[in-house]
Amino acid sequence: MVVTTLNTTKSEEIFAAAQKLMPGGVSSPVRAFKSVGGQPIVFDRVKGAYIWDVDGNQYIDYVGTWGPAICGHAHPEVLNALKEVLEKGTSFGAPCALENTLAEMVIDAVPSIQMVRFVNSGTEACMAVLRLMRAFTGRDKVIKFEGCYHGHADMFLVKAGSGVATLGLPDSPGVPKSVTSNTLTAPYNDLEAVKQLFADNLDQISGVILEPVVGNSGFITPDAGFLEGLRMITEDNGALLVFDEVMTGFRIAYGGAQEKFNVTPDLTTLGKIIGGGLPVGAYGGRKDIMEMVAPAGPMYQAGTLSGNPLAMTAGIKTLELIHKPGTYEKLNKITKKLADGLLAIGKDTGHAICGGNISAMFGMFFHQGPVHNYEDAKKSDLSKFSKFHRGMLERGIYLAPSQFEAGFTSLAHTEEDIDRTLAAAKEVISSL
Ligand code: KE4
Repeated sequence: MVVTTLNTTKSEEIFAAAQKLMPGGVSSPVRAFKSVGGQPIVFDRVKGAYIWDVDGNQYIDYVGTWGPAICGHAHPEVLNALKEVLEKGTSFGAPCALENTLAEMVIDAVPSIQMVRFVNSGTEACMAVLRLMRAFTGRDKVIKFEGCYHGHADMFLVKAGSGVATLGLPDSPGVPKSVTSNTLTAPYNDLEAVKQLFADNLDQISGVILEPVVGNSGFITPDAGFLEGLRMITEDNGALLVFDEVMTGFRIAYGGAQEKFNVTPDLTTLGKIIGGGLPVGAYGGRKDIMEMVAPAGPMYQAGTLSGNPLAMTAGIKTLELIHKPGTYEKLNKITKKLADGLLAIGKDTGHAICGGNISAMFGMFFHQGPVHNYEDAKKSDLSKFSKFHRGMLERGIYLAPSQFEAGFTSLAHTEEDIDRTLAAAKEVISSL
């Protein structure tokens, strides 16, 4: 492999100092590059499809701050809208017309959502939606899938994906068994396992929550009939179906995976894109369920910064920018070229490789394939992935620093960016 000497002097200095101040030197574990090894890159600024680090190196970015940057980083129209609204203050802690605007856009876009509540992160949205599932059904148990990640709330840290999988943490210390005893798990894409759980826990399961397209075990798509099957099983058992679309919402399609696959859940969680890079999460769904949420109903959930004008503004402008004819065709075309190109390079150089894309979300495994679930994903060649990641980084391509994450493109990525990425991949993969 031709190793380009990436100058990371300043990144090393800043990251060394960070490790004395913050656990692992980061504000979120996956950023520490633990599973791929090597020096994490300290960002200086981002714009469009690009990152510049503190040493002045430029990268084509396929993480997009983990999904929000679907219009490209620091879009001028988003920045201008924020500059304008900033003059009116940063937070009200009171009703604000901007919340109505974003709520209407979300309700118009997402098939399952008749009413929505804004919070400040995907974790908060998933915590609240689980409480709502339980409040509405009067049942305590929930089914999640191995390798799916729904934020870091205690009850979800059971065989979770993303950073938990990245760090190989089977579960997390500090989570009492009493909390996770109501969390049942099944392999993704396994309807029989779900049916069995319902049979073994009659009338005790509030519902099923899943990533309708998985991004937190790496990129795993639902088998044909899987989502439809879950819709039927939950209906047959008087349980709720919940799509965690924090990552897929407005990325797989404007109406999310539920629009793409034409399966309507009872409740949906959102985040990332609807905040345009500012802290936002949301949960929403059937009106009869959402009206249980305080103060309309008895289920309590609250948040100081929920619905704040800056986050609402960034979200509104971002959705305006992507809600245009041709957006998702463009995103799919550019992302398919990237994914197909990576697979072709892998196959042509004799590597076991599989993966693909749906719209602006993609992923690949060094694995013969197919990868149906987390167990399969764990069998991919993680050390080969680490070498691939480092080689691409040294050639100015910034991929998610974990096999158990997905990749993201944006409207700012150009054909030239994809060509440059594939040229780098050809060099790196042929040297693995
Ligand atoms: P946040 O609390 O990180 O906003 O959202 C949690 C969450 C919930 N549901 C899904 C499907 C998610 O993907 C996430 C968060 N995604 C990770 C990336 N895999 C965030 C990156 C990180 O943890 O640093």
